[in-house]
Amino acid sequence: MKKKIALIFGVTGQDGAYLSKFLLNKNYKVYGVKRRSSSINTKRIDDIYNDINSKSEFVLFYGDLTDSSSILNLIKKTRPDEIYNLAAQSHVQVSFEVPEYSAEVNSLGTLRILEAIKNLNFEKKIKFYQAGTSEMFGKTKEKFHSEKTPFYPASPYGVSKCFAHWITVNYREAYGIFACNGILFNHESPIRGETFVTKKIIQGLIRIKKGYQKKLFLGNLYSKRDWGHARDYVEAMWKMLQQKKPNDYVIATGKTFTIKEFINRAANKIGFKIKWIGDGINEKAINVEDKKVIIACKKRYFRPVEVDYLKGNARKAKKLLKWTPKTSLNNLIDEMIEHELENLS
Ligand code: NAP
Ligand code: F7E
Repeated sequence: MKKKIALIFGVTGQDGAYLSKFLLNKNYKVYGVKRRSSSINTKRIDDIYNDINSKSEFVLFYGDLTDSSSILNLIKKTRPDEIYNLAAQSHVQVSFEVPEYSAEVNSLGTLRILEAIKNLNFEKKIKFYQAGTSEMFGKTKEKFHSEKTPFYPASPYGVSKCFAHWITVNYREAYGIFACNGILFNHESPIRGETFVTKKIIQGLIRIKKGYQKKLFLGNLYSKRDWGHARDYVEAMWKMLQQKKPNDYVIATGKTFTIKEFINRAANKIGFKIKWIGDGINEKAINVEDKKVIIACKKRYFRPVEVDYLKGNARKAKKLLKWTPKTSLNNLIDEMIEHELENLS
């Protein structure tokens, strides 16, 4: 049987790495698109990357979502069965600082891929996955977010992803492209980017424990997030493209925790006994053993607008995709700690 071909934009990111490995295990030929950077950005996929061997099942190309010609040429050259658009300026806080670039990549980048599929007359050949996000729900009033919950994005990132969501729906309806939106809630892993809060907390606490760092500075400790494992979530992306009809799906665990609860669990597992004192920007965590402050808040880590609460209802994915999350928050934290300790040693 002919091997399926997948083309992944954003292959060097957390999800790109997990998805590549998942698809290679399913016997796909995987083409990944990486952007040029001044230092090497392939560390998450180095274990599967073999550029020299032309027969490799995993091949990387340069390309960029801000560059239509690279997108068109790559789709034409690789003729994929499935395209996964995971590429994005994905940091919510950074999107307040580079709003135009965030929209350029996240919104117009998605449109550029869809246009390329259309212009190459691949509407009936290629299935398309768009990496949507719970940030599109933003400040919506509902407390259990499903595909029917109205969007109310609260950052340039969230707004840019709403454009990407609707343009994906639009190209599906206008041109019959098999295009799906995954509306994924936060998903983490040992290879999560270092400036996202879960990785920052675990890396920071371990470094403090081992004496490499004195303090960890954070922002809002009271927002609530629905955290799953990236490994489980990339399976859902693939399942969406294996259905008879294209559709949009919420992917989440259905459980939500504050940042403070995450810290308490992680600190406990790392071997800290901590005590919280103060409130607001002055709230701090003290290491009970030596009475030193190990966590404090800093204004720069608070956002101009916060998404206070996210909890996803993935009932549709459970029913139609037969997908459920496999990893609990405790197991996720354990895995992240183990990886961090290995890295440090
Ligand atoms: P990530 O680790 O930040 O990876 C983003 C990827 O996009 C990286 O490969 C990055 O390249 C690439 N990229 C950035 N700008 C680009 C450009 N102009 N052209 C081409 N590639 C570009 O993000 P992730 O956590 O894997 O998330 C994957 C996707 O899911 C993103 O679209 C994100 O917005 C979305 N999402 C993530 C979550 C989550 O909780 N992780 C939840 C919902 C949705 P470099 O490696 O060179 O930076
Ligand atoms: O923040 C609070 C922060 O940056 C989580 C992206 O993958 O998931 C991610 O976006 C919460 C927020 O993730 C710090 O204010 C406190 O309430 O880890 P985060 P995010 O903003 O939820 C969604 C679904 C995506 O789509 C995005 O691409 O933690 N927080 N103190 C902090 N956050 C950070 N980053 N750093 C802090 O020091």
